[in-house]
Amino acid sequence: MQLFYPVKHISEITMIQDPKRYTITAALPYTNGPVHIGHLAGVYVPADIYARYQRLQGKDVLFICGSDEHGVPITLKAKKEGVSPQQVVDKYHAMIKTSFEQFGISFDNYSRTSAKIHHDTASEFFKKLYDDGKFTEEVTEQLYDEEAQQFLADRFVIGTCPKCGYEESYGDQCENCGTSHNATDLINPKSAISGSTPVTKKTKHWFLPLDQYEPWLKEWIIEGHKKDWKTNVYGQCKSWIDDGLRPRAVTRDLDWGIPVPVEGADGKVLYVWFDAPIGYISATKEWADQYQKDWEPYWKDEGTKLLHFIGKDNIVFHCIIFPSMLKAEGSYVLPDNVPANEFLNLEGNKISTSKNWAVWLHEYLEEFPDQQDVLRYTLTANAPETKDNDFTWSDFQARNNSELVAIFGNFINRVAVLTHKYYDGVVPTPNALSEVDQITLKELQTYPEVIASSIERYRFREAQAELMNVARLGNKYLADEEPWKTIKSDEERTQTVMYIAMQIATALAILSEPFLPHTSDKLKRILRIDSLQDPELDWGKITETHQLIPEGHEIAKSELLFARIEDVQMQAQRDKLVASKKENEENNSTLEPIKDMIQFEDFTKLDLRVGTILEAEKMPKTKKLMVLKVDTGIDVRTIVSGIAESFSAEEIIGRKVTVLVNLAPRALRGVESEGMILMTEKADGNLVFVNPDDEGIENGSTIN
Ligand code: B3M
Ligand code: ZN
Repeated sequence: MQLFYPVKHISEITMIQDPKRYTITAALPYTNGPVHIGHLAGVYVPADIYARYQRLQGKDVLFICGSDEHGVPITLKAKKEGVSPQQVVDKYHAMIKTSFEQFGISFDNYSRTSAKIHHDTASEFFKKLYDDGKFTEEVTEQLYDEEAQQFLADRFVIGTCPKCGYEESYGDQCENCGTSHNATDLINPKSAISGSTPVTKKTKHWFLPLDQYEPWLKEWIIEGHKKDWKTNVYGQCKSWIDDGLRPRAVTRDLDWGIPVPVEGADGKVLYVWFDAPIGYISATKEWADQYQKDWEPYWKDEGTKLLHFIGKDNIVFHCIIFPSMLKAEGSYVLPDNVPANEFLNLEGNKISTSKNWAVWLHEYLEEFPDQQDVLRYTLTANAPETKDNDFTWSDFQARNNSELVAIFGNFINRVAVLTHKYYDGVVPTPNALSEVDQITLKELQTYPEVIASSIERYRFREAQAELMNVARLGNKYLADEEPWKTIKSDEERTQTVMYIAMQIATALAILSEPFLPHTSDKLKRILRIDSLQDPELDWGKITETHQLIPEGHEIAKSELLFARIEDVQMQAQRDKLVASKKENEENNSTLEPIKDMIQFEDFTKLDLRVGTILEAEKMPKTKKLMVLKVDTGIDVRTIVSGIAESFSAEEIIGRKVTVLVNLAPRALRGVESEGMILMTEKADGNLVFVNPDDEGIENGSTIN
């Protein structure tokens, strides 16, 4: 097969300057569980800020998402819970959809990939590529679980990543280094269903020959998007392309998914990463049907700016595989940008669904009803835009109490309360403006552009920090001009000050909408913005005029925008995290079965000695292995031990340890190991030095 895509000139393929419309997508969450703060911080809040902002600019915006209901994660969950995959997706689709709605994520459509329109759209897409000869068809050896009688791909198989040595890589992607590979590339693969070592078995599949798209991808990404894509995104793409791309199977031998729509494909479905991104297209069609619109311009018109908001683990699929699919199809636009975020950690640890180390959105909503914006605010203030970041409850509390309550809320409350107190809730008439007034108004006018510029560059933390500066401007103005003092001496001056403070409050109501939609709504209600004569009050207006809210306009009763969050509430959250983690560990701690009986003579064969660790060094490109020099009293020898996940080299140097000194030497990753050190394995898999008296070591823990 030939590559027949003429490579465009670079000037033609850089970012779209003045888009006619925006198609904004947010990664389709897998419906194998509820969504947590990591999802919200990494994908949905930034996407929502961007979509809301562009709508406020009067742009034609389509913001879409939906549930990703195929793929192995769903099937595995169904097996674990003893229900059907359909039951799993129905349950979590409903939960996830509600969580997003409650947090004000303003999708124009939240669809699902089990919808008929999606099955049809994905099948047609596949069929078109198939008919156009864009796939290669190959019978290859694939991993097969004889016990489960099933082919193993993607998350059905776990093994060592051929690139970074991570020992729990999935069949299609390594979560440690992000590389995407084929299941047969894994070293020491194991079935996630039965735990057995798979055999290989021949089967036919269709492949997208990514290697043929390499020259075009180089031109489009490496040269075309060096400047405008985020460095983390660009860097990942470049490294994959530099490593060389290989054909990628787009079908699977599974029974859950979209049947491959060609002859001779019985028992085969589309690979989930082939159908899921097409979900963006089907969600668009579903929306268009509902509102009698034309879906095609949102995907095919050159003036459309297509943006994919995702987490970093999805970069390869959105920057390389899906664009290659779109390119192969031929009639679609390509993403203009893929502003992927890094990961959010929680209280110093990686968020983990399986370890229940997470803040689940549906639980947050129960415990902090009406405080959605506080979480949105904290997650944006701490967004993992350029590196992984940490969410802590104490930071959450401080952001609320010292920023939202003390700055934003305090300013609005003072303005509203004083306006009621002095003028019965009616905006007063200003008199001559002082220099301070003019400087203040001028500064206010700069904010829409400052905030916009940060949003346009996908710097949402920076944008939100500037929004808070508007509230700071208001607070400072009131503190300096002291209307509560001038009211006694200078009636005219007080009117002017309160009039200006009211303009700042109105600007805040507009500018806060992308970030804090619930707060913005509440503030608009307090200011009764709906009843203004001027329905055109928008982002641009703040820069154009001094009068956003006119004199004589009556506002509503004041209500507090934010409530303080107390220490006890935060402690309860931290306790809950620790408790659920512990519970999880206990549930998962299945004791190792007792081994076969041995005789006393067998035991005496073991020569166990006390030794001291003199040197320790992590073995490069492995996750677990550490190379030790141990003084056994007899000699100093090298021992390779799988302890690197539990200890750093520094902390074990100098420690005494029990050593099995007469174990036959064996080579581990090319280093000869002359013995073994003994460790106790705790329920959570962590190793500790053999001292059964230590706290947290359960009876039945193994020593090995
Ligand atoms: N469901 C992966 C994930 O949740 C996947 C995203 C699909 S976007 C087309 O990480
Ligand atoms: Zn890896």
